[in-house]
Amino acid sequence: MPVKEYNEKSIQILKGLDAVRKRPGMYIGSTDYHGLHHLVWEIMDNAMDEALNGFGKVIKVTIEKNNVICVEDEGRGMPTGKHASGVPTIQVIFTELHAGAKFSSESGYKTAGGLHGVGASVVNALSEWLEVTTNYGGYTWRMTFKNGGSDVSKLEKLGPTNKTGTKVRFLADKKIFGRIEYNYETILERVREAAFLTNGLKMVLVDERKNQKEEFCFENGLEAFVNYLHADRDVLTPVVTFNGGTGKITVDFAFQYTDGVADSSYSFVNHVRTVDGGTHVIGYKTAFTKCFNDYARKNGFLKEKDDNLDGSDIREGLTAVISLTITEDLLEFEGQTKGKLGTPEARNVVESVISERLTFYLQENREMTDGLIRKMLRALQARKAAQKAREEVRSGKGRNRKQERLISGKLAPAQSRNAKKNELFLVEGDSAGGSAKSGRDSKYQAILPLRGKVLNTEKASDAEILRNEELATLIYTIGADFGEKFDVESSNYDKIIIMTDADTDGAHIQVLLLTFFYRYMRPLIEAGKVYVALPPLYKAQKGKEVHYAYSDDELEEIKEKYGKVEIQRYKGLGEMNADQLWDTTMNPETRTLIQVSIDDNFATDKKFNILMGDRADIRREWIEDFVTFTLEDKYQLREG
Ligand code: 28F
Repeated sequence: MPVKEYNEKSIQILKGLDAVRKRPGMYIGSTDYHGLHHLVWEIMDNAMDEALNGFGKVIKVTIEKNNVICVEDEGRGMPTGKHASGVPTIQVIFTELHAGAKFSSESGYKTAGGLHGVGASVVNALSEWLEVTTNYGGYTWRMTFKNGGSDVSKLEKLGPTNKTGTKVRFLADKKIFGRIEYNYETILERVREAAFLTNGLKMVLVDERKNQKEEFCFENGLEAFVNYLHADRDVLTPVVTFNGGTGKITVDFAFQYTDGVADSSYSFVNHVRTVDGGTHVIGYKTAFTKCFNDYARKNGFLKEKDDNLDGSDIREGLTAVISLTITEDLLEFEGQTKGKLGTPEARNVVESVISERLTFYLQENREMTDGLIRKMLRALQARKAAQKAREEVRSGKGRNRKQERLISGKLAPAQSRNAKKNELFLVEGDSAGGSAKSGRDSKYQAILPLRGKVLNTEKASDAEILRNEELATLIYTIGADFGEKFDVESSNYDKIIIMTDADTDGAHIQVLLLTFFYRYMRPLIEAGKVYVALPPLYKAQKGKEVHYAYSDDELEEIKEKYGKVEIQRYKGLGEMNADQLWDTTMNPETRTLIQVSIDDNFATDKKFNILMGDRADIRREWIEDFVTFTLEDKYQLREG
C-alpha cells in the first residue's frame, strides 16, 4: 500500500532511498555480481548481530527458486512499536538511511561494523520488493515494501506465536543489477565463515533452485577454520588456539604452521572480515616476532652478534586467524573501504594475550618449537641470499649484464618502449614462439617463449624463484621486481598475455604462471593486466573461405550455416602458421582475450593450494569457480 500522505518527512526518506538507487556504487560498491551478493551480506550481518549478542542459535539463508533471498534468525524479533515520528520503528529501519546508527547508542552492544541495521534500508532501496516478518512480543507481524521502498504497507499483526525472531525476504531489482542470479559457492563460503566465527551458531544454507542444502555448526570454530584452510596441506604443528581479553575487547586466536612459505592471516572484528588488517593484526605479529626471538636467544639458536629473526622469517608457512569482539564505544575503522581496524587499544590487548600464552606454549612444546626455529633460520638465510640476488634485479629500469644475457637469447622485444601500450606474450614452446614472433605486430608486441618447466611457486622461496631460469627471465623482462617489492607502475608492459595450447599441458602452464602472478605480482592481476589468449580449436574451410571456431558450440554453428566444411582440429599453437596465429589470436582488432581477476575471498588462498596438488580434476574446478574469466570486448570493427 502506498504512503498516502506525503509530508516533508516522507519526501526526505524517498530522497534518501532515491540517492541509493541513483548511486548504488556508493553504498554497495558496485552493481555487478559483487554488489548483488552484498545485499545478502547486509541482511545476514543483521541476523548475525543478534546471534553475536547471544540471541538465537540458528540462522537460515535460502536462495529461493526465482532468486528471492530469505534470511531468518531466531533472535528477539524486531521491536514493533512506533518511533517518535509516529511511524513503526521497523519502517524507519527499512526506509531511513543510517537509521541503525541512531538506535545503537546502548553501550556494550557489539555489532558487525558497529552500524546496527544500516544496511537494511539500502537493501530495500535496491529491491523490487522486500518483506519483513517478525515474531515479537507474542505475535507475528509483517510489513512489505515495493519499488525500492517507495511503497510501504501497514505493519500487520498476523496472529499469536510463542516464537521470536526475524525473517527478511527480498527480490533484488533487475533494473539495477541486470543479472540477479546468486552464486551458491559464494554464499556458501560466507555462511561457513559465519559458523566458524560464532561457536555454537548453526548456519543453514538452502538453494531451492538446485535442491542443495548445507549446515554448519562448530563448537571450536577457529580451530575448524584453520583445519578447513589446511585440509590439503602438510602441517608442522597442531592447530593451537588462545583466547583472552578484557571486558570491552575479547580475543580469539588460532594458528598452525604448514611446510609451505605463504604467510596468511585472516582477521575479523565483530565477526566481519577486516581485509586490510589493522591494529589487531599488528598486535599478533609483534607478539610472534618477540616470542620466537626471545626463545631463539634464550636457547642458543641466535648468538649475541646475530641479527634477530625477521617477522617474515617467523611467519613463513604460518596461517593465523584472529577474531576480536569490540564494544561499540571503542570501534574505529580506517581506510577507504573501512576494512582496517584503527582501535589503538586492540593492539595492546592482542599483543599481551598472545605473548603471554605463546611464551608458555613454546616452553611447553620444546621439540616442536626447536623445529620451527630451525625452519625460521633457514628462511632467514634464504632471505639474505635472495637479497643479494635482488640487488641485481633492483633498478627496475635498466638491467645489468647478467640479466641482459639471460633475456637476450629468449625475448623478442617490442620496438616501442611504450609501457602503456606494449604487450608481452608468454608462449608455450619454441615452435609456437617462432610463429608468434613472425606473426606479431613487432611495434607493440613482445614474445617470450617458455621452454623449460615453469616452477611451482606455491612452495618456493624467493631464492629458488630467482634460480629458476624461466621465472627469472620473466621477472627481468617485466622489470618491476617481484614479491613485496613488486611495483606495478614500473611494469614494462600494459598486458601480459599467456598463450598456451588448448590442452592439459597448456592448462597446467597457465595455472603455474597464474600462481606465480598471484603470489608474487598480485597487483598486476588486480590492475587487470594479466590475460589468457583464446586460440581457436578448429579451422573450418569451405573452398577458399576459412572460419575459425573457438568452442564446440561455435563449430556446430558454422556447420549449420555453411553445410559441408573441411574441419581441422588444432592440437597446438605450433600447427598454425604465423598469419593464422595473428588473425585468430594476436590481432587486437579481432582476438578474444580473457582477463584474469580474483575473487576477494579467503577461499582463494586455499584454492591455490589445492590447485597445485596433483588432483587435476580439482584444478579444473578451481579455475571454473575461482578465477573469474571476463571476456574482453571482442573488437568487431576493422579499419578501412
Ligand atoms: C534476517 C535479518 O535483521 N534481525 C534483527 C533485531 C533485534 C532488535 C533490533 C533487529 C534497536 C532498538 C530498534 C530487539 N529487541 N535479521 C534481523 N533482530 N533489530 S534486526 O532492534 C533494532 C533497534 O530499537 C532488537 C531489543 N533490542 C533490539
